[in-house]
Amino acid sequence: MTNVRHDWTRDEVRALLALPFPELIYLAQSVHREYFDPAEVQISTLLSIKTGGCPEDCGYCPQSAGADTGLSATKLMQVESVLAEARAAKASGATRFCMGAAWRSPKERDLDVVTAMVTGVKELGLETCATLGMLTADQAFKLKGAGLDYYNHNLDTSPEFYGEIITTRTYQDRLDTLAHVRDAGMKVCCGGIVGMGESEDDQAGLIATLAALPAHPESVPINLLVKVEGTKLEGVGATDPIQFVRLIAAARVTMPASHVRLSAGRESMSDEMQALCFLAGANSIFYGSCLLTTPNPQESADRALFERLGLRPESRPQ
Ligand code: SAM
Ligand code: DTB
Ligand code: SF4
Repeated sequence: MTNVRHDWTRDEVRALLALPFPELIYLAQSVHREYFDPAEVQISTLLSIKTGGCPEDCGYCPQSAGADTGLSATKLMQVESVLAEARAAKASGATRFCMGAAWRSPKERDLDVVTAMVTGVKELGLETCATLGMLTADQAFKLKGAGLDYYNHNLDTSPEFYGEIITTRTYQDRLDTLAHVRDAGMKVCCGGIVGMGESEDDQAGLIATLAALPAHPESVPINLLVKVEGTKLEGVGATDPIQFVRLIAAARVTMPASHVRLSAGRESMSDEMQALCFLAGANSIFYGSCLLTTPNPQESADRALFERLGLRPESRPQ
């Protein structure tokens, strides 16, 4: 079994990314098969429980109050409406239900509502995940107590490039939240975004930072930037699809036991590109025609893609 290492350096990740493509894919495939069935893909469903009007200035995000996207802010959803969505997600084959809120961090009053949602979703037999912004240690313990399995909080990019994209919270703030989530005993979902104008060195820096965390995130979402008109990054240049596939492979090789999620951006990818990402070791997706505010492939298109590739949804871990 390939060892799970926590001492990956940026230079080593750069060396992986520089391998001839067939060598890199072979390596990723070999590691993937040691830890997972390569025909299985974990299916998560995403619901925005509180949309827009966010005080943070993340340059990629249509939900930032500073973005001129015409998105209207909503209040936090009612618990019953969230549970209805979770039942529908379960019926369509999802094993994990992820609730996202456009907050800098949750207010105590709101957290009480979210804990009720978490407990209700868990009772349906789904794995629970939430992404609510920064958490204190106390808030993380409350969420864990309510039945939250995973917390999503992304590093987004390398420590050096981070300040070009977000100024209202620091990289260290993010690492602190991740530590609170771990200390509370929850699983971590943490990854980043590709295609924000970062260099290949920044991309290697993101993967190396994730792979050098004291424990690897159980789930590593690799998002391809969804360019939304009115956000600061609307005009950023295109990403080379092959470089994106290389990054998926580097995440697979460096974090062999983690689920690597081919996350936002699938709507703009061909079936062939997605197939390459699965070959490179991606083994999780968001299923459902909407991410938080932007489109994701139609369910029928994903079912057809799975059929074409002979992939099947991973059954819920016991
Ligand atoms: N507000 C919370 C936070 O930022 O921690 C949770 C929700 S936030 C939308 C979750 C993640 O979605 C971000 O960290 C970012 O990686 C990703 N994301 C947001 N907008 C995106 C976009 N336009 N394209 C790709 N990923 C995006
Ligand atoms: C993650 O890494 N990607 C998801 C999830 N975590 C919450 C969010 C993608 C959001 C894409 C932009 C939108 O739909 O607003
Ligand atoms: Fe707010 Fe999260 Fe969007 Fe940043 S990514 S603006 S914190 S919703």
